[in-house]
Amino acid sequence: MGIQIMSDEIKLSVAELQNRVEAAFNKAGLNSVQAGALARVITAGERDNCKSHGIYRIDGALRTVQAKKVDPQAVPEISDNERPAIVRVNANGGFANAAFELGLPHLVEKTKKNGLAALIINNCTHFSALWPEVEALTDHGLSGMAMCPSYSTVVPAGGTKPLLGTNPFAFGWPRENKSPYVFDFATSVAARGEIEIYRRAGKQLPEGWAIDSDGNPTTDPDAALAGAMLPFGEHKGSAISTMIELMAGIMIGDLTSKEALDFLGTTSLAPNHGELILAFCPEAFSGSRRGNALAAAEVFFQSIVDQGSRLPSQRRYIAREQANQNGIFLSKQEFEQLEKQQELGLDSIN
Ligand code: NDP
Ligand code: PYC
Repeated sequence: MGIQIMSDEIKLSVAELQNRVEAAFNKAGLNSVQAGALARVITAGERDNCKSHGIYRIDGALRTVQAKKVDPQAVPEISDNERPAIVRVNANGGFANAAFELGLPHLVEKTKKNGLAALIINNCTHFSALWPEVEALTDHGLSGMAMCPSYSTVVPAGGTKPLLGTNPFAFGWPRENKSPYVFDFATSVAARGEIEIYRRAGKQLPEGWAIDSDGNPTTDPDAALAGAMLPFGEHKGSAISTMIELMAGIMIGDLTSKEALDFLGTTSLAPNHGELILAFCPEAFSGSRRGNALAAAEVFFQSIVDQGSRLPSQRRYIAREQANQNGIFLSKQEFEQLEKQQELGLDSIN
């Protein structure tokens, strides 16, 4: 499938979109490991209809390069592989995605050997969704969790000042002959990218997402972006977000969301911090206590869907199937912006 121009939408195959996104990053001066890894994750977001982490993120990534807050030529390296169950990758100031791709085979090998293992990524710029990473683990029959701080835009429950990040948390569980069980969410009521999508659409936010800079509840996206977001589930989301600051910030020797914002100096660029990915081998944990853990999990999933409840990621998997079969539809404006980014690289920034 090539490009098809409909009246106000452009249809591209998944491969065509990926090539174009990669070309835009190449043009902006990113080396091939970074351009390729970023194109894969951004295209996956667009393919799965996760617009808050799809092609609209290209502009922010380019701005971050232009501001010299990320190194477009960085080559990630394994900085510690000596421990039996930890692999540490230094992104060397580049984007997280190439560092993840470098560490993944080591993480899989160590998890299969030890039953559990961790991948630590340090010194990375991070703006992407986490589900591609836990899906990369479930592809190997492993369960996994991924988490990272962001920059301070979320108030702790009961507080008034942004301190926490939108700190995403993702979990994946492998399923035989089925798409994996995966959830991935911001620990704020909504991802910041979601607020930006509302702003661009000229729509008001749902109640309860954000406060303005005076601490009053707001449904205005601009006031929310200038103010702060709320953690999901009040003290519960606040506690999970705090855990992420501790484990994927302080514990791995990297920045908290507050430190990341202090370093960056703005919320309009992508932040630099670390990321933690934990992987588990279900058979090693279950031993022979109750037969096959994956089979037991299927009975459990069935009792969820039997109630009419949908599993997380089902919407994404349907969107993925449709995109793989019928292509990805971009608005004319989105397509023109992508063409501009391909042609001009960093000069496409307004
Ligand atoms: P959503 O609230 O859109 O979705 C969260 C999860 O819940 C998804 O797995 C979703 O599956 C699932 N879900 C949604 N509705 C239902 C339902 N009715 N029943 C069952 N499951 C459901 O996510 P967020 O807006 O919080 O986050 C979006 C993305 O932003 C994430 O991918 C996250 O990684 C990313 N992010 C990245 C950050 C970073 O610093 N890099 C910071 C914050 C967020 P489905 O997709 O199928 O709807
Ligand atoms: O959507 O909250 C968000 C976000 C922050 C950094 C990358 N994505």
